[in-house]
Amino acid sequence: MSERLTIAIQKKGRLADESFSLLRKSGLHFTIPRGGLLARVTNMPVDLLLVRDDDIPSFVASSASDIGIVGENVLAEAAHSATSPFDASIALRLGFSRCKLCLAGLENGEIKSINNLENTTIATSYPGILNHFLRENKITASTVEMKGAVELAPSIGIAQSICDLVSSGATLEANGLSAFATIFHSEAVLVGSSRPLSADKQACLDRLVRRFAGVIQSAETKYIMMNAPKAQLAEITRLLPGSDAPTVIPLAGNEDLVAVQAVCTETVFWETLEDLKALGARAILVLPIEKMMS
Ligand code: PRT
Ligand code: ZN
Repeated sequence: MSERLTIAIQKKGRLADESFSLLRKSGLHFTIPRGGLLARVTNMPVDLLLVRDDDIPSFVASSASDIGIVGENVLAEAAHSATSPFDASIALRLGFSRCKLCLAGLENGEIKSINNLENTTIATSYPGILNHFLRENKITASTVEMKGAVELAPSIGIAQSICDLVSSGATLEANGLSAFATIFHSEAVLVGSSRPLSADKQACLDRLVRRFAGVIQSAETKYIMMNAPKAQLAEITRLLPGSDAPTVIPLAGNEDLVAVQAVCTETVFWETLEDLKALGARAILVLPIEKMMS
């Protein structure tokens, strides 16, 4: 058995660039071969299998790959469609490629809510997730599976409504469709199985998962610095999103002002900076954090 951990990754598509970027930020060195299906990581015992996203859950479930990175929608669809026990589940949420699986009907059509779905036909590329939703909500409707161009189904008369992925909503709008329900929220996830790994592989996986978590956390986390009036310190501390007690440093030759520094683990919005300034904070700097480990 190979002692190199295998990670199945989308070769090309919406997940590919961010998956490669996560691996690189986690310290893995590799080159993507032009036509090849395998990229060897040069500084860790890891191989990357470059495949279509739809194959990733079954690769992990069938031990063709140890772990994989895939959209939660594709993992859930594979799990719902499996005819035998399916050993692939979420090991870590990765926070990118967020989208929703929505039900949508024609803007001027008759289907405006899930209450109108009874005895209608719904077109989708996700029959497993959709049929699960229909069963849970006790709705009797037919589903027709389409591999692509699902949004055309209502206008060409194949179905009265659709169930498709939405991110900005522009595709629905361009096709005269309007979403009336969200049945699934998705993001990229790290998929693993319950199969035991060798001690070396498990150690490598644990190390990678810790690094991935650090990369995800540091993407949101910022270091914030400012000079602030001593009198407003309590209010200013309250405004800092997701931070513990800030570091407060006296400023030479100034009795009223102090330097305040803090790690903010939640997004620092412009509005927060405006509120800090309104409290008298000056020279406010928000700096990215490259790596962190807690
Ligand atoms: O070739 P391969 O099989 O590997 O890739 P693919 O073509 O099947 O998938 P790909 O690369 O298009 O998408 C991979 C994953 O990205 C999906 O499984 C989702 O987890 C995630 N993702 C995030 C999306 C979207 N956003 C998305 N907007 N996948 C598809 N879309 C499509 C959607 O189907 C619709 O056609 O984009 C259109 C809607 O986008 P908006 O922005 O107009 O709403
Ligand atoms: Zn695909």
